[in-house]
This record gives sequence, structure tokens and C-alpha cells, in this order.
Amino acid sequence: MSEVMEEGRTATAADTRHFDVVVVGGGLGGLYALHRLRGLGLSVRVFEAGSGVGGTWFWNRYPGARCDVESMEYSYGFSDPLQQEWHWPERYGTQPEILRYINHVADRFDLRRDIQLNTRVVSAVFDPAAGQWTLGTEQGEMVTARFCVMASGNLSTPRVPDFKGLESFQGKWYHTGLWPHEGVDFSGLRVGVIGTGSSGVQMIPHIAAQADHLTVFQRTANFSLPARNAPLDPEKERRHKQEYEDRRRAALDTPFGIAGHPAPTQGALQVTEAERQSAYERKWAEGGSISFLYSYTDLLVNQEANDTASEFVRQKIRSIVRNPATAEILAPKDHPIGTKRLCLDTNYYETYNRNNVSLVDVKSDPIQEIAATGLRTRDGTFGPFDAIVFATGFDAMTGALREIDVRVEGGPALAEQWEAGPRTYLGLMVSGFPNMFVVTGPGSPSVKTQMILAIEQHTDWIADCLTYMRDHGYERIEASRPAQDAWVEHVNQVADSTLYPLANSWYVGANIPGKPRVFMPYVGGFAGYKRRCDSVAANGYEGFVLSR
Ligand code: NA7
Repeated sequence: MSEVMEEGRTATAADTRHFDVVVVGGGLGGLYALHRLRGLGLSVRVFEAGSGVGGTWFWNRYPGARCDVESMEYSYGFSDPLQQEWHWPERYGTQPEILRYINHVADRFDLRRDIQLNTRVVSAVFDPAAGQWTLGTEQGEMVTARFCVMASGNLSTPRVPDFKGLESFQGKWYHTGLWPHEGVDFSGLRVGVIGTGSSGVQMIPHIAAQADHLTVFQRTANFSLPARNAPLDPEKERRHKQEYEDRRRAALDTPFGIAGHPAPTQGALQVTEAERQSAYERKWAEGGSISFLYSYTDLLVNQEANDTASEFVRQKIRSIVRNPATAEILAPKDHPIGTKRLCLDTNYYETYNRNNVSLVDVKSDPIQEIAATGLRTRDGTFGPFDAIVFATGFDAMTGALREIDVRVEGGPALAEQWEAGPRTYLGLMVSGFPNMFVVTGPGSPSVKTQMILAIEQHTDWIADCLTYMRDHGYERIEASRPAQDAWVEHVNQVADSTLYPLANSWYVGANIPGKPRVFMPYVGGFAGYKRRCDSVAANGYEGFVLSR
């Protein structure tokens, strides 16, 4: 590897424009990549578009924003002192709390000196002769690097639908993923919220509590379970910390990357109706999505089994929401529970019992245009609104990468190569793009797992790979086309053996008009995936082409 690297020198802002590794993105993925790769003695530079670190948790500041994985799990496991010392006040971390944690990590591991904020990478071009990447930023800065690590996030490209007339709206409008840092006071305002995914479901109760009137526009009813958030029980925290290392290790052997949920042993149809109901009731009372989906072995693979869980939640919705017509609109009937991201909420369905909240079904009567004071569907006019909030999601999993002009000199852009859907080997590399790694890319379990664990597993794999290359004198690594084809086929086969493809979700790009319908995350489970990555490495990076 380069001399820079062998000297173990760390780059600073002023002294060089060449690095061993450039990392795109300063969120949870980019920060760990920096820490881990710098630890190998590599010079590393992180470029981050935001004015602070944190990625998803930097941008998504909407009211009620909270993680739906429990805080003791949703945190880095690489440093025991860190996980022992950090105190999470609640069962689920709020956005400000998680951002505080990420900033603490940046300071604690002295990461900031190698992070360049307010810098969006717009191009990454590989020069095969020189064996290096040239990355260009929005400001026109150019840097070169031997390796490029894309940690640009899975839910980092917010999308406001292309509604006619948005520019004519006289009120204020917001997107959940681009929330103003100073916050928004909705007191006394008439507000419209479009979208009822996780962001909408978390935010709607908060806006309803402030606004004069809230109108929610729902295209697809989503299943949501009670989060049962609460202050973290000190005894539970103490025990968890005592067992932290074992729990982190155990998490590697689970499908979702989260320990503490015993694997189910029976199918839903193998037990009586009464047993099923009592199991679902127990999970409903406990709160949390993984535990609910883990009630039986077959909820995500057998429609009839899934129907029992879906109907249980529909009945809960009907029992909470007093207006039967509203309850029916809210009760999802077009997809099996768990095949779209299962939401966790605090008083979401209860919110529709408030006098100042109304629900509009825009599935049968879609939004046609935004007007000066409200919006129009084919059959109606809604408003006036002082504010409209778009909780309309992201160009998930591929958006951030496709927005960068990634190519090998003279060759087609990555976005063109992915026109029919993303293709990767293990979600880690893309054939034809040497020395470019992706952290939690499409084709890896990523969003179907505890993200931070997935980030650490990928980054550790990349770090081991770079060490192997250094030890064996290799300078270039690339995924082979046959290995990539076989992996993509496997990812599809696994998805097709489940109920996931039945839903119009962002997992298949359904929320972005024109995006090819391809199931993007790997749903074969984290444990099996990790074993596969480990065996690929143990076999001398099987399926990758290494060269000098
Ligand atoms: P999601 O889950 O993609 O939700 C977006 C919502 O916006 C969803 O209800 C969409 O309906 C709706 N939407 C999108 N476009 C439109 C239009 N044109 N008209 C009406 N409604 C629309 O994004 P979130 O931010 O809530 O959550 C993203 C992830 O972040 C989440 O899964 C967690 O992992 C954290 P649709 O369902 O597409 O019919």
C-alpha cells in the first residue's frame, strides 16, 4: 500500500489532497469507518454534506423522531468502555439523544479532525492506470484516494413527490428528513401531513397536540404497534451492561442482529386460536416490533399465518379508533403485516379520536396538486393550511449513491448500470468498480437489522480485507461479475420465498415513481449473511478479483 499508509500518518485538512481512503458520509457508518480504518494506520478523510455529524439523526429532527430499536441495542458495540459509560434515559432513543451520542463518539475517538463538514461529494471517478479514485465535491474541490468507502446512508435522500403547484403554496412546507434546526411551532396552525410511514406515525400525535387542526393524508395504511416507551429501568440497564459483551456476540447469531428475543419454535397455524390471541396480546402489551414478528416461525413466509397477526392488529385499531369509518381507513388490508416497515408508535391511533384531527384517504382519490392555500384531489379540495408537512420518505437504499457520478474513467455511471435495479456482491462491492466499498449497501441485510451492528460488521470486513491486501501485496480488489450475478440471484430467491415482495414498500422502491421494482435488502437473516462474508474472506476473498 501507499507510503502514506505505511508511515501510519493521519491526514489533516491542510496538508494533503491524497488519502488512502475517502469515506463519503459522516453518519454512524462513516464515523466507524474512519475510526476503524485510521486504526490500521491509513490516512482517511470523511466528507459529510451536513454541517454536523450524524447522518440520518442529523437531518431527521421532526417532532417525535425516535429510533424503533431499543436504545441499549441501537448503539455501537466496538468499545466496551463506551457502552458501559453511556446512559440512555429511555427504552427507545429520541433523535436529540441519539445525535448527542453520535457527537460524543466523534469527540471521544477524536474523529472530527479528519471529517470535512458542509461538503457534498458529487463525483467519484476511478483511474485504472493510476489505480486511484478522484472525488469531486460540490465546491469543486478534488481529492484522490486509493480506496473509496461509500457510507452515504440508506434513508438519506428525502423525496417530496413531484406535486404540481407546490411553488404556489403560500404557507410553509417541510419534509421530515430536512427539518429546520430551530424546530417548528405548530401552535394554533392548520396543518396538513402527507404520508403515514414511520415518520408520519411518530410525528402525527405531536403535531396534533399543538395544531389548531391537523388533516392527515394517507395513501397506504401502515401497521403500527405500541412502542411502550418508558424511562429505562435502572436495574434492567445494570443487567444489560453486565451482559453487554455476551449480548453483542449473541446478536451476531440472530436474523435481525438483536439479542434477547428467543427464536420461535412453532408456526402460527400449529397452535389454537386462543393460544395465538394470548401470544399476540402479550407481545402487544410488551411493545416492540421484532418481538411481535417473532411470535411464530412463519409470519413472514406464510400468508395464512400472517393473516392471523394482521387481523389481530386490525382488531386493535378498530377497538382504539372510535369512528368506525376512520378505523377502517386506518386498518391496513393491502399488505401482510411486517412486509412494509412495521411502525412503532405512542398514541398514534388514539390521535384520530381527537376533535382537531381528520383523516383523508388518498389511495382511491390521489392528490392532484398543491394550491395556494391547500391541496386538491380529483374529488375534493382540502385546506386552508398554514403548513404542509411531507412525511413522504426517501429514495431509499440507492438514492444517495445514484446521485453521485460514480464511474470508471470513460465507462458508464453506476446510476446507469443500476437502471434496472442495484446489483452488488454481498452489498459490499459493485462489479466493475474496483476499490470502492459500500457500507450496508443494497443486497446486504442493512435496514432489516440493527443498523449499527450491520455497519460494524461491514466495516470490520472491509478493514480485514484491506489488511489482507496489505499483507499479500495486493493493490486492487473488485467483485467478479459471476459472483455478483449469483449473489443477486440468491438475494432475489430469498426475497421471493417470503411475503415481502407482496407490499409496495420502499424496500422495492415502490414509493419512487419510475424506480425499478427490485427487492433491495437481503432478508436471509444477519447471522447467515455474516457467516457467508466470513467464509468468503477465509477462502481468500472468494468471488473477488485481487491484483497487484
Ligand atoms: P416511508 O416509510 O417511505 O413513508 C412515506 C409515506 O408517504 C408513505 O405513507 C407513503 O405512502 C406516503 N407517500 C409517498 N408519496 C406519496 C404521495 N405522492 N401521495 C401520498 N402519500 C405519499 O418514509 P418514512 O420517512 O416514514 O420512513 C422511512 C424509514 O425511516 C422507516 O421505514 C424507518 O426505517 C425509518 P405509500 O406507503 O408509498 O403508499
